Amino acid sequence: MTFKKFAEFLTAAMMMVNASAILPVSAEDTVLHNADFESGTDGWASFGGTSVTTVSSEHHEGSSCLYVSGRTDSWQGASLSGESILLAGKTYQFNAWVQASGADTIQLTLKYTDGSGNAQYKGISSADSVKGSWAEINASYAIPDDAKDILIYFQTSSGTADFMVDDVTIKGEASWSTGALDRTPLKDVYANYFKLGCAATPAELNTTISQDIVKHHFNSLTPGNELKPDAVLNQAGSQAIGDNVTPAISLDAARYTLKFCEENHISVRGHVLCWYSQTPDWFFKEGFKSDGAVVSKDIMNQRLENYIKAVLNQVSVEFPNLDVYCWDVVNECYLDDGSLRKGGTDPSNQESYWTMIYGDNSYIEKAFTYARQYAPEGTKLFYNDFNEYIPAKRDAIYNMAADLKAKGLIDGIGMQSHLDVGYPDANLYKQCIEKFNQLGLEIQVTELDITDYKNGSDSAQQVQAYRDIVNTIVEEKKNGANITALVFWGITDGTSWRKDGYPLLLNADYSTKKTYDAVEALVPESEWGKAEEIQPTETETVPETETETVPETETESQPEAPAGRTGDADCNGTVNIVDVISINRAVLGKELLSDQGLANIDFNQNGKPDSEESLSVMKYIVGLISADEMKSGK
Ligand code: 9MR
Repeated sequence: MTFKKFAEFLTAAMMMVNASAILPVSAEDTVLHNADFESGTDGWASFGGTSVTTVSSEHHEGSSCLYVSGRTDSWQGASLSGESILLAGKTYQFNAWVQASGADTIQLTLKYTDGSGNAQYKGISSADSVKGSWAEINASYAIPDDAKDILIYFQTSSGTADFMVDDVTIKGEASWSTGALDRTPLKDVYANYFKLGCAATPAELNTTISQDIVKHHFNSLTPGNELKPDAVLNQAGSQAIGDNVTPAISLDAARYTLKFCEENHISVRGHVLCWYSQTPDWFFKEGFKSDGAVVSKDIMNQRLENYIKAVLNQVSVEFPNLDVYCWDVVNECYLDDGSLRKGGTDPSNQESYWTMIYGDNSYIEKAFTYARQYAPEGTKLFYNDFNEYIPAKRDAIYNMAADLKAKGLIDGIGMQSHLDVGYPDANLYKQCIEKFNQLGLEIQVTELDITDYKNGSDSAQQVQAYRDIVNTIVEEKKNGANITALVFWGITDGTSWRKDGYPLLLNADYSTKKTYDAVEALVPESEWGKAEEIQPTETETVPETETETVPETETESQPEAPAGRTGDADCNGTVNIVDVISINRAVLGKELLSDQGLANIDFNQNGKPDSEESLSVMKYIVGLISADEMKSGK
C-alpha cells in the first residue's frame, strides 16, 4: 500500500473509531496484558520504523512511560503483537493513557489479515491530548471473526510529533489453557540432571500466562533476540563517541526480559556476543557509518574488545542481582562441510564480515579472550552452533574448541538442536554429544525444537522424536556427559520461529502437548527433585572501576533513584543510553530535565544541558572514562 492510500484508509479508519462494536466484557475477565513501562517497553515495539523507548521524564502512574519518536507519518507508532492475547471473534477491553507532545489525537488501531488475505486497519478508540496532561483511551472492541495476524498499535490522527503511552491494559476472556501450571515444574522433573530453559522475546513474555509458565517451569531463560548485536549496538552513539573503535551500546531492548529474570530469580543464558548474523553492517565500517569502508583487522579487534567489555559491564551494573550464568560468546562460524563460514558482506547469503576482516577464524579466540577478561568470575563461556551432529562440522568445532580449551578460554559447547522428525536420528545426535564430551567441556542443548511439517502437531513421529532425542540427552548425562542445560527455543508453537512445524511442548493456547508428556515421562517420578533457588549474585561481580558508581541503594529492596547520581539524567537510579537520549532531547528543547536530573549531568554548571555533557555520559557508559572523569566533563 502506498503512503497516500494508507493515509486515505486511515482517515476512514479514524471515522470508524468509537462507532465499532461496543460490547461489554464480563466482570470475570482476565488481565491479558499489562504494560506499565517501568522496566522496558513491555513487548511494545516500533511500528513503521519509529524509535520506541521508555523515559522517566514523564509518566502516568509509576515513574516512566513509553516514548515514541522518529515519526515521519501519522500512522507510524508503537505496536504490540496480538498473538496469544487477542482472538478472532472475541471482545476485549482496552485501556491506556496517552499524551501528545503538542496537541493531537492519539489513536489505538487494530491491524489484521482478513479471510481474503487482505490487510485491514480499524480504529479501536482514540483520545485528544495536549502536552502536559494524560488522556485516557478506554474501549470495548470485538475482533472480527475472520481476523488473523492480529496487531494493535498507537498512532496519531495527523501530525508526526512524538507521543507517550502509559499503563496499557487489555482485559477479556483468556484464550489460553492454564493446565501447564498444574503440572510438576519441568525444572523439578529434571532437577537432578540439568537446568531447564526456554528462549523468549518480550512479545512472547508479554502475557500473564507466559510469565507464569516461565516462572513455574524454567530456571534458565535466553532472550530470543534482545542481546544480539543488532539489538544492543547504537549507531548514533557510536559515531558520537568519535574514536572509531568504541561502539555505544544499550540494553533498552533486553531490559524488560532481564528485569523479569532478575525479579523472578531465573538464570539467563546470554545470547550472543559475536555472530555473523543480526549484526549491523555499520559495525564493520569506518566511522561506524553505513557507507564507510570496511575497517582493518586491528580496528575490528579493538571494537570487538570494547563491545564485549561494554556489554558484560553494563549487564553487571544494571542488573547486579541477575544470574547470567553463561554467554554464547561466538555463534555459528562453521559450515556443514566443516569449512569456516565464507568471508563476505552479505549475511543473508551466509557470509561473514568476521571471516572477511580477519582472513581466518582467529576472531573466535579473540572474542573468547575478551569475554574471559571482562565476564564476572564464574560466567561460563560457550561456543554455539547448529547441525553439529553432521560429522565434518562436528569435528571442525571439536578441533577449534580443543584449542580454546587448552588455552583456558572456553567452558562449553552449545548444541542448538533445531531438528526435524526426519533428521537427525538419535544415534547421530548421541555421537556428537560423546565426541564433545571427550573435550571435558560442558555441553548445553541451547535451542531445541523438533518440527514435523508433514504430519502436523503432536504426530506420532514428533512425539517419538522428542522421546528419542531427550532420552539420548538424559542417558548421556547418566553416562557422565557434562550436560548442564536443556533449553527449548520458544514457549509455544504459536510463537515459535518455526511455527508451521509445531516444534515445541505447548500448543499455541499454552496447553500441554503429547511432546510435553513424553519429555516429562523420561525421568521416573522417583528421580524428580527440587530445582535450586538462585541466590542473588554478590556485588563483587561488578568490576571494580564501577563499584563507586553503583551505590548500595541500587539493590532490589531499594529501587529508588539515589539523588545526585552522576550522569543519571532521568533519575531512575541507573546510568545508561536512555540518559544520553534524555540529555540530547533536552539540548534540543524536546524534553525538560527535572532539577535533580539537570544537577546530575550539569558538569560545567552552566545551568543547562549541553551536547558535551551527553557525550561524557556516553563515554562513561561504554567504559571509556571513569565516573570522576565524566564529572569533570571529559
Ligand atoms: O528466534 C530468532 C528469531 O526471532 C530471529 O528472527 C532469527 C533471526 O536470525 O533468530 C532466531 O534465533 C536464532 C538464534 O539466535 C541462533 N540460532 C538460530 C535461531 C533461529 O533462527
